Amino acid sequence: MIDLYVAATPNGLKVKLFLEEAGLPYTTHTVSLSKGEQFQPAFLAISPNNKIPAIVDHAPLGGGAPVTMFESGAILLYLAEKLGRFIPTDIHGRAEVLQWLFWQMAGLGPMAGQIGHFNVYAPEKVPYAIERYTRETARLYGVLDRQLTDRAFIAGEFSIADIACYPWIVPHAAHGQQLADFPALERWFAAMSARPATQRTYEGVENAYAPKQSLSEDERRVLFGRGASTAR
Ligand SMILES: N[C@@H](CCC(=O)N[C@@H](CS)C(=O)NCC(=O)O)C(=O)O
Repeated sequence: MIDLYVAATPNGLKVKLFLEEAGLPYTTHTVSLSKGEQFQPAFLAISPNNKIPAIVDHAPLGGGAPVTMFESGAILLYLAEKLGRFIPTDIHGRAEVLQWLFWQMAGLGPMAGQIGHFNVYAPEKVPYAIERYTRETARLYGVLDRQLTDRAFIAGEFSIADIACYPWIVPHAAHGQQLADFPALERWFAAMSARPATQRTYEGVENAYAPKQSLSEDERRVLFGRGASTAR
């Protein structure tokens, strides 16, 4: 059994999507980020970076103590290796998946996260930031579009690269992007959206990037106002 610590955000939904695709039993622990539950000591013991997602795997391969993990990319890789699914075993196929998984973690996620922040959450309009991150996100969408031109899935076969990227394309409107500008990406997005596991994952999930005019000052401080003191 796996404990999943999650909120309805792209990084959180990645792991839920994996678990739904794999049909692994899991218990959901919703972490309210705006209430600051990610800073509670019990959660920090699992996720010292005070971010979701995190998991506790009570039945690691080979037995032994439960494995706790944070960082969505590491979690996807850990689970894929544990199950022997969604990552090829041959050197070339594995390398292909790993590079796109890391591309999502280091590029698409952080850049799209920034434009999501400046478009939806920032209390004031910052034209330079909006322009910079819209353009960089468009470039990344274009990279993915080119990759998908001649294949159904990002690394050929369906893999954790697709699972990692999909939740970051869901909020494309908040990223200032139109999928019609990226035909191969749009085709892949439609195919991914139609998968039963995707539909189960997103059932009842509110768009994390829906405009939140009602964010209170306290919530804003909890979400965006923490500095080094949280790590001590
Ligand atoms: N690189 C991390 C990023 C995780 C992350 O940014 N989580 C956000 C939600 S998507 C979070 O928990 N934010 C709460 C906070 O920063 O206090 C991962 O992929 O797991």
